[in-house]
Amino acid sequence: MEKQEFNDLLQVKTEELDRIIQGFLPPEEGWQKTVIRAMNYSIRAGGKRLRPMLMLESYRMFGGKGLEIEPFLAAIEMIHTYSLVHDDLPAMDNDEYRRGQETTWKVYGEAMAILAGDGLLNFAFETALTAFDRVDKTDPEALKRIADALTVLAREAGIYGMIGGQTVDIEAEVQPEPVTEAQLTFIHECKTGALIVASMKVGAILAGASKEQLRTLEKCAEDIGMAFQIQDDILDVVGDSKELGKPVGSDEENHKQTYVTLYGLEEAKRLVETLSEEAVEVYIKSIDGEHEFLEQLILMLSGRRK
Ligand code: GRG
Repeated sequence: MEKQEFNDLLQVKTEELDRIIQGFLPPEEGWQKTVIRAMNYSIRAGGKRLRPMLMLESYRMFGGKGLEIEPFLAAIEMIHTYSLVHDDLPAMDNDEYRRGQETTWKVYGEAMAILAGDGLLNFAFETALTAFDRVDKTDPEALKRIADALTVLAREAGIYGMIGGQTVDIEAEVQPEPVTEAQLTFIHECKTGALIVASMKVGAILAGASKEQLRTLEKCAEDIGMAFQIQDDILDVVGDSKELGKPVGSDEENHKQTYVTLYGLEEAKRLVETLSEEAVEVYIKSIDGEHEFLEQLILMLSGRRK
């Protein structure tokens, strides 16, 4: 696929995902409308929609054709967005810009941003649960696939996944001794990798992938998650804040240990390339099915500038 064709397709797919996600947002009404406005503001602020895109591509790669995927596409973006809303709070990173817009707490205040994050997390599961209404309720296999997908989503977002990673990250910031490579790997695998693993596994599970296929896909998603985070560390050093929609240089300012401080910029770049190539060459290409766009997406991410 030519670069231009890929870029056009990327735009079409992003717009399609945007439409699906926005279709699941709650109406801004009732006494609690302020929190709903704050939730919707955070989602509508934009973003690459990478996690729903990985989910949909995995679903299609394994032959998924139904509509039960749609609530899960919205749910993963809600969980990801809640994590950004909370991460930007003064008690965490104290950031004022995200996705090129003022952060939720800057617009709605701290208390409402905490509630908006909580609201997004809870509403993500309310939304994902509606997948049960989109399959034949007399088909036990379809029901089990949704239950399995919900289990993966809950676990990867929780204390054994993203929340666990964020916990260790926050503790590492104030520990007196230098952060070890093992600590850093745990942080990245959980904080960033877990939601990427969840995205791809949920897509595959809903499409009916086998246990063996799920194991391959998990390894692939782990590589993508690690490459994505290392690239994030690189962009914090060499990125452009306008393009990124958020400030750069915050890791250095906060004396944060990253893959760049640990290995240097060049080695970090090499790692991103190696991981992305492994994800495509070893794992994706071993799976039967249509995955040309997914391959290009993974390779594009390793050179992303935002
Ligand atoms: C508060 C429980 C909790 C977790 C926060 C996601 C996160 C964990 C922190 C955000 C800071 C950070 C650098 C996380 C690493 C993952 C990452 C690079 C997130 C940004 O994802 P993108 O680039 O964002 O996909 P968009 O805006 O495009 O959706």
